[in-house]
Amino acid sequence: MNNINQTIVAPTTNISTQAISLIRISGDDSFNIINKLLKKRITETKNVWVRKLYDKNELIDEVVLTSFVAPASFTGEHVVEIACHGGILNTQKIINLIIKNGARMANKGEFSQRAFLNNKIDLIQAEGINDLIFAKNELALKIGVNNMTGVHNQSIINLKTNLLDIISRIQVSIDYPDYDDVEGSSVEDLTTALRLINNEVTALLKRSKMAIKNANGIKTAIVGKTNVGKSSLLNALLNEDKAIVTDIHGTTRDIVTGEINLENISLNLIDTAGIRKTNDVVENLGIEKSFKMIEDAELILFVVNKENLNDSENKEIFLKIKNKKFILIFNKSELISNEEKIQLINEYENIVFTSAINNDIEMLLNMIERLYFNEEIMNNDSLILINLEQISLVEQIKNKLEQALNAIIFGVPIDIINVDLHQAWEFLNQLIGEQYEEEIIDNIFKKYCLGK
Ligand SMILES: Nc1nc2c(ncn2[C@@H]2O[C@H](COP(=O)(O)OP(=O)(O)OP(=O)(O)O)[C@@H](O)[C@H]2O)c(=O)[nH]1
Ligand SMILES: [Mg+2]
Repeated sequence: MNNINQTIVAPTTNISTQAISLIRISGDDSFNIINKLLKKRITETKNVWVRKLYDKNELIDEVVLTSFVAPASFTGEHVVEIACHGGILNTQKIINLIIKNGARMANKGEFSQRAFLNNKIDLIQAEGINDLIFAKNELALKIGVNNMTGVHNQSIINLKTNLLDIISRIQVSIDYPDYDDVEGSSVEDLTTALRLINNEVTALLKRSKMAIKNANGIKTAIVGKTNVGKSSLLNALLNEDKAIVTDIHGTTRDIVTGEINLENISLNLIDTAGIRKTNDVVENLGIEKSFKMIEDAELILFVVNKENLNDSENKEIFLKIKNKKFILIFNKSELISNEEKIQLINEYENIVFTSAINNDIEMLLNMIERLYFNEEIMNNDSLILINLEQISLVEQIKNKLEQALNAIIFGVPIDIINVDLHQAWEFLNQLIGEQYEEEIIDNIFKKYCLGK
């Protein structure tokens, strides 16, 4: 990481041909640097200014400046934001001018990193910003906004307070062993208090693990016999002619992938080669891949046609997917009568009818949303984390709490239990960013966009 005391600059919008570009400067020298480019100076106050920018005497642009005075800014430093005329050349020219006058180019995520280091936001809020920017669906967006604004962060603070309370009770019993009536330090009291914390952490972990799947995308394989309409279904779902479709059996040889974002869930779709007995070497390699995809996928879209449901290939596929989450899709459903449909619905679970050729996939989309609907995460009124590193920290907290609980139950001396609890406490601090290693923090912010 470059020197954190230097004033930095970066475009906060893409550098492209557009009406307005936004450039942000942050650091002690923000006002000095911008004033070098103005004939009419701006003062160190929070304000909005319309000014002409000059490189010495050459007029560069007319811009709107928004200034913030430390510590009342996003980064906690002096910040000047320049709304200049969009255009690749113009934006770059202004940035270069600012660099020439004393700033350096910001690293990715450095504005947020400074906000964190200056205690303007905690780590959960910082990660929330990133979640929001990269959100693929409404659910991820809602979680990002909540976490960025910190609305649920009180729950982590409460967990910390409660855990600290237990640790101090134990400490008192260790320091004053003869004093055995310290309130709340009996084994029963400690176990009860610890269980409450552990329950909350377990619930947070469960919610988060579910939500991260919905947010990042469920690995979804479209499988079935040849010619049932798998590739047509992929194309209908993606609303794009991505995979080749013909009436020749064995059209798809290799996997074709695509992503769709529904309201509360994203799917990473994989179209596979149709399964059949064949002597074609290439096709067989494709079919091997199809079976591998069945193993790897989290959700299987098993496509059949009414007339081939009980064929040997379908029986084989059924056997392979029976312990997995799957939806049985009767494609070419415009050829199925309503009576037949009712009969099939009575016979099978998780069944839907589609007609890929007519773009009729509504029933399938509804079924997917329903399968992954979870009241708790959709309502979003408690903290949810959708970032792998954060979830892994919560997992470690849970492990430590459980170790401590088991140890208490087995009568392990209380000072040993306190070691586990201390570690759980440290992980909690890491989660919110009150305790950190510089390298880890650098890594976290590196995945942010430039200018954020
Ligand atoms: N009538 C009807 N035909 C369809 C429908 N969906 C696909 N088809 C046709 O079925 C044929 C096979 O479609 P594909 O999408 O290539 O089938 P596939 O399952 O990917 O086939 P393979 O790649 O060979 O495994 C094409 O002629 C499609 O136009 C549908 O809903 N109704
Ligand atoms: Mg195909």
